Amino acid sequence: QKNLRILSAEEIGLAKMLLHEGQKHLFEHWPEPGVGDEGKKSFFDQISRLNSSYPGGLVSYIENAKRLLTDSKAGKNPYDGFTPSVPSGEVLTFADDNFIMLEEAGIKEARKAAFVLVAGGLGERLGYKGIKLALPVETTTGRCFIQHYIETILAMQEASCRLAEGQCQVEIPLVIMTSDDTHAPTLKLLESNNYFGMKSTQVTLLKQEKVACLADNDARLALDPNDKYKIQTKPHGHGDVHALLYSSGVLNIWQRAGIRWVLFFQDTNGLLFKAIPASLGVSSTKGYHVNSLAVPRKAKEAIGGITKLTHADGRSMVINVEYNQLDPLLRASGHADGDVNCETGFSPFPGNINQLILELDPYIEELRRTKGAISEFVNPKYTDSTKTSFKSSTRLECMMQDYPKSLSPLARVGFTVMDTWLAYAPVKNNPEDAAKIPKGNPYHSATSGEMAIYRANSRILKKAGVRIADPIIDVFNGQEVEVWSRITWSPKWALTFNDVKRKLKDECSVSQRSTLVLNGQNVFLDNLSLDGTLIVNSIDEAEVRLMGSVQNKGWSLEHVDHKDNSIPEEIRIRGFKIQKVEQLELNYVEAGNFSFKP
Ligand code: GDU
Repeated sequence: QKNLRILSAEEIGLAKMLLHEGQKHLFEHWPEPGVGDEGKKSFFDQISRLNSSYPGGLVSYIENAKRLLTDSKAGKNPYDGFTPSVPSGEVLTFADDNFIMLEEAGIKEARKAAFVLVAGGLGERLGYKGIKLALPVETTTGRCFIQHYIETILAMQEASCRLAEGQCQVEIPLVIMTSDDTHAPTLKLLESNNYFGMKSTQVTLLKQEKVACLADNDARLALDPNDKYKIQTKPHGHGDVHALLYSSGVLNIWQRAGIRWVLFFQDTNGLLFKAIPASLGVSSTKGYHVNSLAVPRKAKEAIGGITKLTHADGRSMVINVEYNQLDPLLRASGHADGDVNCETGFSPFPGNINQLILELDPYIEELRRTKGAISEFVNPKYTDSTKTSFKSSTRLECMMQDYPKSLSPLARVGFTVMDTWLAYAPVKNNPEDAAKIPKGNPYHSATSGEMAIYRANSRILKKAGVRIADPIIDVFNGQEVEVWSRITWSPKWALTFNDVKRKLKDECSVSQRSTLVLNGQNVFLDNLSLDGTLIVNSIDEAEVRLMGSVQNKGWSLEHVDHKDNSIPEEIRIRGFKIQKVEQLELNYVEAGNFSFKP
């Protein structure tokens, strides 16, 4: 009461709201006015931020928390009454006629797309000190994830515009969701690299705020143990992206600019953009409001399973069921063995890789209704089975893939399954944890992430007719992987399978120990036989044909140990270092037609 006179009208309003919501304890220790007034002011600054960054404000947060904590204490399963079954979706076969048609449709549509990258996570499981977007996708070229994403979006923009009738001056927007943990280094990485060729106005960074921690089952907010005027906060999860897109107003700007599709993706999947053209093609040809990308999933693999849930009351939805919930859900509904592989060697539930394509108009309509709030959950660690107190404070969390949960049953929700080798190779696990993963299951490490790039590029060229040598098996940081020829290309060289085929003029071959780097839009492989390292850099205006036999000592992979601190962390987490012994490097910096033949 006495402190009221030092508060502004807005602060008094917030204080009344907190008292009404059962948060009296936040003020009980407050001293007389004149003592700690600065702390009291900063308390309200924080409360005001927490209030404005959550859809419906702190009142909604506390009410939602009370409800979810009561359900959790009662042991209520969020899937009570729902029976899981295997949904049907689009299953694509790489390089068949349908796939090629969808890729072309997707590239055509790309000029009506906007991309949203969720990159607020610290990646605790990887244990890497920097931001994950700064990690190299592969160490042959050293291009980092954000560079790869931006260059691919720019290449799609150009390719899509080429297909447009009349003038096309599209700039595909990119939103990056950051957090307090990642915002400053992400901005620095972009600024110090000139946004990797994108216009800075094309990129919008939206920072997610943390949410208040909860101290007990009555949803009393937890005070920071080191600061009695501060609420303890923790991340709310990648589901924040919907509320942020809504409140920032970018969705309306996009709608006015004629954008039709919003593509969400995660921080470290170097293969993802190989799957984007075809899946965007699926969205546009099928008219899906929601399209989730999926891959065949090994039972118990740490990715959610796409599941059809049918309720006793007739409701049904196709939704991601997170990996830790799928097994108990199956067991509770008559599948005694839970989440197990079927005769294909995979779980019958496709794995969600958290790449979502939403159609903008119905998305905006839904967000106007929900303000971006999506289904949340709480995961308190109780001190004992009475479930009366927590070991440490908890908070509400949310996931972006839960967006379809609030949609009407009439919404067109689908999914697209693609081969894992083509679409999914995230970098999430540290070397120790990856080495413990049983052989045959994906490691999701920096080692497997890089090897997956070489495997995919090799397999794509092989499918297009290049003679690619078989891979060898090697072990890096305790993980057994296939090592294919180290083939990489810039997104300008090829975005689709048809692009790759157009770049092959005659029979070519690449040996297993070879490295091939293709940087340039008009570089053609014409009767090339490579045994060693060949790097080609060329401007768009040069047309280059590579012919004949190139042979040199090349680049080799040298084993390194992840515990060897003398090697930079982004290298040693892979378990190998590239030894650049000898290479042929060709640079074409002038317009014209060139043939290279040694
Ligand atoms: N992220 C945020 N803010 C957060 C938390 C995470 O932006 O508060 C971002 C991360 O930076 C990352 C993405 O969200 O880009 C995903 O985070 P994780 O890699 O930690 O996600 P998980 O592995 O726990 O799981 C998610 C989905 C799963 C499955 C899997 C596939 O929840 O269903 O699809 O990714 O990679």
